[in-house]
Amino acid sequence: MGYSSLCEMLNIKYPIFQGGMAWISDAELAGAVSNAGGLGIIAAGNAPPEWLEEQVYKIRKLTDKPFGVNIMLMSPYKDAVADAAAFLEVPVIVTGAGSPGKYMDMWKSKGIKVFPVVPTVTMAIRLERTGADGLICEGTEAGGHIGELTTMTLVPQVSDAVKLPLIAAGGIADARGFAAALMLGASGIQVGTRFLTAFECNVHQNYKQMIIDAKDTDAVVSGRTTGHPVRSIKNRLTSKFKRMEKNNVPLLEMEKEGEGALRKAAIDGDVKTGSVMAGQIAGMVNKEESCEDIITDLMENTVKLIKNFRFEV
Ligand code: TUI
Repeated sequence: MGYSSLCEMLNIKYPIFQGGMAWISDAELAGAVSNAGGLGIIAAGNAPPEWLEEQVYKIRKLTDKPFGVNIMLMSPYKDAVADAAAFLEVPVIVTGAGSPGKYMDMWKSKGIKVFPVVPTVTMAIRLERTGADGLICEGTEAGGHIGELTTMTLVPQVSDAVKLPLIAAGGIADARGFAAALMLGASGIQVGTRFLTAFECNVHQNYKQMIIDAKDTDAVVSGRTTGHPVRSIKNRLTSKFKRMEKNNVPLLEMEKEGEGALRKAAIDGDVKTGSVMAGQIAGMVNKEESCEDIITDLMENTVKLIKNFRFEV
């Protein structure tokens, strides 16, 4: 499926999803992205259903355009949040960190478009059968909780295996990444890290500065040994994780260390001992700008790149 049919399906102008970032993607950020023609996404993260209800109420005041809700399937509130999203009849649901299989019928019966994040071909095939409307192929370049495969290898392999429209995610922050994603077989992209420094993003200023200052190798993975690898910007916390992994510290003890770490960085601004989750492309995100400028830059320059591209034999 091409990008225009995807836009038609979702009733959006541009095939650009804003990544649902826990503790960060609220109604203000998502509303600004949707108003600019992309698909803004509110991230439920570990929040209770009441928080989501409040944010959905807010975004409906900010925009009359479609928006999405990201449901993080490791959340203790996942069932209640899944019910709330169905009750609120949100236009789009994106899921992450697990399989949304058991909620699919409930969401579909409300006419909600469902886009699960898939880290593998196996899961893509399974979710196509369950009735997903599209898939987000998120490579290991992404920030936060990640899979093993790169965007470069995941997108074309999923593209060969399913018919659904695909959104490429992980490592994409500009027109070059957008154009590449289209070549790989995606109909659209999801962008997280670049929106961290948007004016409309309410993440703590220390977090924004950390992204602006980051260089190419600063977004490192912790917790590969725990089975829950997370990519975040190098700091005292990632050094501590590295030490703990080297010393084979028990899994539970490490998970305890990670609990609340994202909130600490994103809300309290403690970017030394908190978790500054971001993707590998953070090195390219060097300024603050509006969501509208980000979307316009992505669209205009991708169209230009493709139009001017010449490759002949
Ligand atoms: O979910 C994400 N990224 C996230 S969630 C998050 S919140 C968090 N906070 C503290 C610790 C850990 C997480 C931060 N970043 N991305 C989508 C994503 N989904 N990446 C990988 C997956 C995934 C992994 C396994 C999706 C499905 C899956 O299925 C396993 C199975 O078979 O159930």
